[in-house]
Amino acid sequence: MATWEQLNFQNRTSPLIEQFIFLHDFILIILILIITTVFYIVLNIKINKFTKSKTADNHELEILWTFLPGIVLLLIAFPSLRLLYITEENKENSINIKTIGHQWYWSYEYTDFKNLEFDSFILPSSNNLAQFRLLDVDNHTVIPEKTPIQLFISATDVLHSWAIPNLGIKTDSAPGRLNAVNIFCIKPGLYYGQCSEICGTNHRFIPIVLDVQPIKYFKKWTQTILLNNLLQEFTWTFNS
Ligand SMILES: [Cu+2]
Repeated sequence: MATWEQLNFQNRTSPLIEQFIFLHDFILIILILIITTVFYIVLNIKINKFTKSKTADNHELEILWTFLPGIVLLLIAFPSLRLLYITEENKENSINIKTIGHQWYWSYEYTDFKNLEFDSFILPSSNNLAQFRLLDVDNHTVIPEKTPIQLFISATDVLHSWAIPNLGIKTDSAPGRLNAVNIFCIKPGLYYGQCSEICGTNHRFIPIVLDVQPIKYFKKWTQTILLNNLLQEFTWTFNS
C-alpha cells in the first residue's frame, strides 16, 4: 500500500545523496519564497488596483527585479556545480568496478580481481515473498560498505542508465563512452535500482541489485565467485 513517505526520497545511504537532498530542500525554500512573493503581488494588484502612476518609472523597483533573480540563480548555480564535480571526483578509490549495459542485462567486471566478472539477469516472477517482482536479479553486485568505489559505466548496444536511488546515482551508460561515478555506501543492505533510460522493449526488465556487505563478507564473496568461475572454465574445457 502507498504511504506518505513514498512522496519523498528513498532512505539516504551515502554522503552524496545527503548533499543532493540538502540542495533539493534549499531550492524548494527559494521556490516557496518566489511563489509567495508573486502570489502576494498579484493579490495586491487585484485588491488595491495599482494605478500606472505608482509603478511606472520606479527606478529602485526595476533595479531590484533585475538583480534579485540573478542573485537567486547564482545561489542555485554554485552549489549544484559543486555537487556535479563531487560526483565525478576520483581519489583514493579502493575498488574499481566496470558495468556494461546490454539489451537486456547488466554485466559487471571487478577489474582489481582476476577473472571476477559476471552477468546479472532479472529473475522471473514467482510466489516467493522474499523476492521483489521485477526488481530481483540472479547475480547481485556485491560491494563492501564504507569503502570508496569507482564505478565505470558503459554500454554495448544502446543507451542505458545505471541508477540506485538510495545512493543518489543515476548515470547514463552510452556505447563508446565511459562514465564514472563514485559509490560510498554507509549502511550494509540490499539496494534496488532499474535501468533509467528507455532502451527497448525489455527496458523494464533489467533491474540492478547492489548488495552492500561488511568487508570480511565481501572478501569471502570474491573467493566464491572466483572459484565458481574456475570450476565453470574447467568443466567447459573438460566437456569440449
Ligand atoms: Cu536499459
